[in-house]
Amino acid sequence: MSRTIVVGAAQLGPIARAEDRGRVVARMIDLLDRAAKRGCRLVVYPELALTTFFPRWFMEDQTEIDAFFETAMPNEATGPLFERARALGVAISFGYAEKVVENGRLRRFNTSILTDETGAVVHRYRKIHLPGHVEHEPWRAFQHLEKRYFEPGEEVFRPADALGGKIGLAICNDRRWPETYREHALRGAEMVLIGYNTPVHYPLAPEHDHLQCFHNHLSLQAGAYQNGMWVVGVAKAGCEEGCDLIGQSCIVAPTGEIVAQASTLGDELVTHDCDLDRCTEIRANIFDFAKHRRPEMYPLLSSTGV
Ligand code: CDT
Repeated sequence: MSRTIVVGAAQLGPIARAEDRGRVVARMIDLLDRAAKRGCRLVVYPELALTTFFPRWFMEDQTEIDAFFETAMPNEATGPLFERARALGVAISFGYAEKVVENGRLRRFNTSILTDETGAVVHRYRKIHLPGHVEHEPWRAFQHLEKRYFEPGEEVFRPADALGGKIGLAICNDRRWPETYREHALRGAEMVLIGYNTPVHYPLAPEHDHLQCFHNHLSLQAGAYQNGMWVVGVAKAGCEEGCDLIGQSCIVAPTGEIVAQASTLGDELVTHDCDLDRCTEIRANIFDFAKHRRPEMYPLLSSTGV
């Protein structure tokens, strides 16, 4: 039986601070409809897909901050997206700011979810690698306050059984870390879905601004090839509230080749027929972990102290 999933990488263009979730969800539904017409069974949207990338602003008023968070998923605003996905029989994945009470404790995470074709949430991941800073740093052209507004997730990278395969989730900065892909791969992941918001300007090393797009594809392609799995990277792109975000949403095959790529910085859908069995091309050969990997020779990689 074929294990090919037609996947849509649904890039979003900029979202204004004043844009309400209803308008964003309408844009997401439009991309979903187009994806369904192209035969997609899975549509992937960016990190923090429902609002502007709010960590670029220093805010102290918790009410103002919490306006960017969701307390349930689905909820009133995203209900129409879930309903349309269910009606079309298309699985979806997107990121959002999650506010939740767990064991009596109020917590906030940068979260991504995956549904199945019935609209049921089958996987949830809370971002582990939170970039940026905690305090206001006015010298920057814009802030990157993920470390202030979110707690790091506490669940390890692991794929879910979905769409006849093993599908994992990661978020933005995670894609730069080889551990993200290897942990997933060691747990059998065949495809990892990664939404991102990546500014062109990196205040700590502006001499690297021209390398942002290169580093994006370098990370996604290396992660795919070195672990023999599909990687779907999806941007929130374009000039958002004066901050330029890279695009380049793409689908990467287990060989490391980009097989579909967005060419704009706006709402754009790119699709590919992803055969999960193609992971074997790599994993039964050059990266046959059981045969060739030497974990006893990399002891520090399994140590939490480094
Ligand atoms: N959203 C996110 O994680 N963005 C970071 C920006 C660079 S670190 C300030 C990224 O890794 O793309």
